[in-house]
Amino acid sequence: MSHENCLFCKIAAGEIPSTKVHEDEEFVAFKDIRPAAQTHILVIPRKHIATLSNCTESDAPLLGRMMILVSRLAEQLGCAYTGGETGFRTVINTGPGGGQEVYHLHAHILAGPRPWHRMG
Ligand code: DGP
Repeated sequence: MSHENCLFCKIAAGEIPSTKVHEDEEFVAFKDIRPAAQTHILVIPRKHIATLSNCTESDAPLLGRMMILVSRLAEQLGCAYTGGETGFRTVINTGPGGGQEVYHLHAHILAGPRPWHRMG
């Protein structure tokens, strides 16, 4: 499942240190090393999928669970949308044209006072 020389596979396996905020059988979430906002978390599947463009119909349940996890983590991090001015941003960069740097599927969770730094 893990892909040779993939940075995020190594982070998921604990071979490269990171500040994890969540870990389960299927997903890992950790702090972005170059935060673009006060809260900046990356959510990755343990399964190596290079980009969103590489996802197929069979990945639909995984992608669905990943989005639900994003929402649960936003609650835990205190940035869920609960009305008023609250909420967070979810970003998936795809390919060079989308500013993707690390080729292991990941969702960014960004929240906190704006303006945020530009990503990518
Ligand atoms: P993207 O452009 O969507 O591929 O974003 C990749 C993000 O990964 C970028 O915001 C910085 C972050 N990142 C890169 N290397 C590391 C690392 O070694 N550890 C952590 N925690 N984050 C990393």
